[in-house]
Amino acid sequence: AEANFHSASFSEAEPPRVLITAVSLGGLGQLGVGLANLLRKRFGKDNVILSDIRKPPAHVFHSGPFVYANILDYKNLREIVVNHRISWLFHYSALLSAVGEANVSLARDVNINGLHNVLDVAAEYNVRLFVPSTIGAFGPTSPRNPAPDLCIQRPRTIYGVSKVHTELMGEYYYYRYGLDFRCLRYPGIISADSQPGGGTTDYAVQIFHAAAKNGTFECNLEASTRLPMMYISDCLRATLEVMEAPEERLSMRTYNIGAMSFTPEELAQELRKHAPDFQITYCVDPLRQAIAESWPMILDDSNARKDWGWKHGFDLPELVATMLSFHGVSAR
Ligand code: AKB
Repeated sequence: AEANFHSASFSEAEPPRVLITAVSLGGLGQLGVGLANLLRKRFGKDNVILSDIRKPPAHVFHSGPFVYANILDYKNLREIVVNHRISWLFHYSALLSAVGEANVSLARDVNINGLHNVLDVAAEYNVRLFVPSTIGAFGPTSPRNPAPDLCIQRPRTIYGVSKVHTELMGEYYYYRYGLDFRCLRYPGIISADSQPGGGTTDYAVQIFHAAAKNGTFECNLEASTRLPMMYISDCLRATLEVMEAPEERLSMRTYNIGAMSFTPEELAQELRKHAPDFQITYCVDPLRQAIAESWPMILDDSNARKDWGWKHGFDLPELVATMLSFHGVSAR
């Protein structure tokens, strides 16, 4: 009876009841608010609950349901899942690659202990769980051009180690307890209205702010550092698509997703097509450079394309035109 009570399922026609979790990054970070907006359009405003331990800005608070959730507090998480009849959970809290190296014990706590709570709650209450992974889950001994879904993964950042742990634990819970765990390895995500925090790919977001503001940018990666990147709307759409994919279409539980790959110099060249006077200079951060060089240059996402029809919409030219128009620079 106990098990039946916990796994009370909802009819197929009913929209999912969604929770987007966060500690201090994530829900209110680069991706959580955008994901909430997309899911609210699809499932209705009141069915998507955004959470954090921070006080949300007014526009976020008034855009739909918001609750205090601390993923390090198991009881708090359980209460939310029960009280709000949560059936889908998106777990976005994580310290990213560069900031994780500056604070290893916090990264370990949030990225690993927090994940354990989320996995246990999701398994106990029969919740479909999405946790993002990343290009950071690969390492210097992984194939880099391209990196396939299944290959050697020996990352050398706490962020990467915690994301390999996420992939393996999620898959373990799937096979052991039947948890409906779904995971995508995100490239660097580029967005105009929200800032990333402490990543290695952040330069590709900051460059647009700088280009619009003063026409120059000092890049902390070398000119020729090639990394996989994706525009935020593609990333959020992929996330929704994999969560909606029928179970039988998923031959795996963790998929690479790709869109484009470029170097800082190539990005600057594309920017100059719209802002001919734009200047880029280089002041390399050795930590970020070493991390970037251990990551794939290109992701092989053929399984996502074959299994559930993944297709990106934005290549480099559309990305640059869209980002510049957000920043008030009209595309040429
Ligand atoms: C980072 O740079 O740490 C993140 C990522 C690629 O996961 N943006």
